[in-house]
Amino acid sequence: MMKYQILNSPAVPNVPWQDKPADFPSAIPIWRYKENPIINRNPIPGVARIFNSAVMPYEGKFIGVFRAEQTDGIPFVYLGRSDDGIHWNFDPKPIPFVNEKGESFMPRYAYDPRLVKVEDTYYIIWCQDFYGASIGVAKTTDFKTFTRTENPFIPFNRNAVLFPRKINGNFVMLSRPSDSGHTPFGDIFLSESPDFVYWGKHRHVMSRGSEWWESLKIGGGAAPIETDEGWLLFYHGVTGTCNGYVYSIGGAILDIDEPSRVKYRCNTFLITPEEWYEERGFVPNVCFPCATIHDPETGRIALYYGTADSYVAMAFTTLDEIIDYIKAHSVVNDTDTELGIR
Ligand code: BMA
Repeated sequence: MMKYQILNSPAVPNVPWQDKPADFPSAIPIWRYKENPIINRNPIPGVARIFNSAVMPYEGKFIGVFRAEQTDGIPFVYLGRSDDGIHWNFDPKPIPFVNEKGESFMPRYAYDPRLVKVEDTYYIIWCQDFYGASIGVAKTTDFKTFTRTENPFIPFNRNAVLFPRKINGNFVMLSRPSDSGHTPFGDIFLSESPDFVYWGKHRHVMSRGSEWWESLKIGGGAAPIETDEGWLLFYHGVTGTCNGYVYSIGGAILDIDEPSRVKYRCNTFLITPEEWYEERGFVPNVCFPCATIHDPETGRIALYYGTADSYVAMAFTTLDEIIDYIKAHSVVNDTDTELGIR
């Protein structure tokens, strides 16, 4: 019997899963896939690394959008398909985005994609050049035609994450206003749109934390999971060290109707770089969550995260364990819990 429920999300009986190892500390609510990383270097010709990528169930199997760093160093979004959510086959070329007239309309580069279904449409959201780093979006209904729509925000911005349903009649997107470089600051904001073109009603959601692991900047991660306790959000939190940034994974629960209000925010990280594929790579010490696959029937959650800007890894938790852990370690302050407008 589950204590909490995942809402408005289809059953995924084949959700990727591995039981918590018997010798794993019982107090820790999330455990890594033993065979990590699931995507290794040089996965296809012309691509050196795949990381920071998003996946979802599709027609009984799985589909995903992958940040692929090409051998010329430029990142683009590639499409991948999988029977089990673990072993992936990638298209040989980047997703061929078109404009609303059907003409080719490729970004100069594209990275950190998220993939979210709202009603009957799949949305891909990524970071791209728009006279500076900003957010690009495209939609598809068949994973054959990918039509870019208006860029939602002016530069600079990163880490846009769409909620999987409209709230109070509007699309809702998290984002992290930033600068043009390796931004040494950053808080999560939220914006609404009635039509996916005009975005407004901007609200502050939460700031970088007072805890050291997330004291430099934070950014949205996986699309929020709707639960009877609120929107469960996995996000990244960054600390600055004398040897560079360290990216960990955190968890928070947002109010269901007013998601700019944080109900619970875990003051400890959920995952921090510890394994070789997290500590060692193109950029060391990065755990960067971008997606979950979750099953409302069992409460199983598979979290997908990029590691060290080199690999894709998975970790597992259950809804009951993660919500109880976040609540038990929650510290929220006034700027978390207020509506977020001044
Ligand atoms: C951020 C983004 C991520 C990357 C991280 C660590 O600014 O570019 O794609 O994983 O830096 O390099």
